[in-house]
Amino acid sequence: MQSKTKLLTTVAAGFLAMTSTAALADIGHGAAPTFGTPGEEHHVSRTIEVPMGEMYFDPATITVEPGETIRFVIINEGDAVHEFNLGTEADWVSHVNEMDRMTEEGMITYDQINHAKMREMGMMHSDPNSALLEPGERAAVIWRFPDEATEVGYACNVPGHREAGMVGNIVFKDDPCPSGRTGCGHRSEPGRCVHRRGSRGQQLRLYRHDTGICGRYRRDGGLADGR
Ligand SMILES: [Cu+2]
Repeated sequence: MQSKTKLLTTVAAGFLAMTSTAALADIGHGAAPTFGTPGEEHHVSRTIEVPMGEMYFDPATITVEPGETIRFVIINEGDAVHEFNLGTEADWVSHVNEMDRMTEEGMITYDQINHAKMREMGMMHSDPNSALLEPGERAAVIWRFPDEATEVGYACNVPGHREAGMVGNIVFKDDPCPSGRTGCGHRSEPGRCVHRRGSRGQQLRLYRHDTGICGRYRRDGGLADGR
């Protein structure tokens, strides 16, 4: 009897740990997100409507002021379930297995979200940086961007959607990284921004603030090509 009680306690503790880990997983796996913090209503300076559908966000690029708090009103005008998820490419890549599992377990179907099942599995997806919506639904995401430009964008993590191009880009106003021109905005480390092309995220071009040159750099730091 005693061992059974202990076992149940252990299982319950394990379940609780799993639940809280899953909740944090969406914004940086337990660490504070690098791309800002949940915003407060009274700090909102702008409201931006972001309709989404198969397989787009409109607009696909949004320019923000450093430190700005924005209310995004996400509207699913498509036929399928879609998600607006603020984050970095690394966040989205690490999220793939969880999302695959959600579709496999029937928590998400093509056009429906099974909230009861998500609760049951401890995968609620009610994080402040994202909105997972059925067709016709809308929701607000209020987010405060950091004081310094950083890599951040928005993507739909429903399996296959990001890969099909359902991704948007946040550009910081007056950012010396010329990301806005290329529609990229991904940074790897301070003073550098990495330009990527295609869904595989391969690194093609770098802008270096020290040289002011955008191009392909060799391992030894020399410029392979660019201007
Ligand atoms: Cu989608």
